Amino acid sequence: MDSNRTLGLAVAQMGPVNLADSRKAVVGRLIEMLREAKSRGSEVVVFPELALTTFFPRYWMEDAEEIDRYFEKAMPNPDVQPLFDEARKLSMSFYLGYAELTPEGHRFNTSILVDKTGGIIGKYRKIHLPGHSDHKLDAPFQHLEKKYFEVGDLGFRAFDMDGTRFGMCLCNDRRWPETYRVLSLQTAEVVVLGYNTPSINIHWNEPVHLRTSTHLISLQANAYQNALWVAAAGKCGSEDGFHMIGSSVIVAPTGEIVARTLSEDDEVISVKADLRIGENFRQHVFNFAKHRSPEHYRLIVDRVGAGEPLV
Ligand code: ING
Repeated sequence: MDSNRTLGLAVAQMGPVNLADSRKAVVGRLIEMLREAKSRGSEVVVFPELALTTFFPRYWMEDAEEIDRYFEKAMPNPDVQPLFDEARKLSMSFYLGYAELTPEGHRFNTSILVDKTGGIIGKYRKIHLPGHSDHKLDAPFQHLEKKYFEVGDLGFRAFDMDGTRFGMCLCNDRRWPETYRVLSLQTAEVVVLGYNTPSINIHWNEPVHLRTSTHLISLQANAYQNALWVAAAGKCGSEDGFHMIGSSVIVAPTGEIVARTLSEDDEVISVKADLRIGENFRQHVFNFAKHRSPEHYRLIVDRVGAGEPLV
């Protein structure tokens, strides 16, 4: 990042990853987009959630060995090492989402922040797990994140990388204001995230356009309300016939979309993000120290579900 605090920020949206696609082939696609981002002067690239495999929580599986095929037992590992090597060669940092199987046998929907020397400087494990853990026999597909993953145990944390403070989250987290507020209370300036969002809602007959509109308003509102740049990378298109939305975007602290993908394929979008824009909002409209009254917000922490009005 140069002295006047602009950051070359890129999002690498992925098209479908089908069951038949090898990690080797997928990593090759990620490397291609890394190079494209570099050619545009980007310094950091955001890849999607569960970027290395198809969105496997759509399938009911019971065999542990079959399930574990979708998880990374180490990071980096031989499959993804070429991505780490190329990023270091190009002096690029990146965010990558993947399914993590820890040595102790815990399974998380995870993302990492890797700096331009190839070092993992931050890890996040998804906290808001949507969907269900039971087999919905009547549904066109499953959404089994509550079956295959544990709730993340690392919290929402901000990480300093090359003079910029980054926050990370994953997919459904982006719909919850708490995600961004906890990060912006740690003075995050940029929140990076990946997502895999099915077009069809298996719980009720939701108009398909709402999948994109709710995705965008969640990002835009929270970018503005927390004076954040938000970069969101989707994995999209039809994976073995199951469609997921695209509309990967980069949103400014004004809440405005400054870059948006047009396709449902591998596509890079990039901006020179002026980090000073957030400063104006943090000094005035959203000067937390000056304007917030946490003593009146207690319910947000004390209650899980909604309850009776306060007396
Ligand atoms: N996917 C979806 C998401 O939050 C979803 C699930 C979609 C939940 C729409 C609620 C509404 O974008 C993941 N992987 O979280």
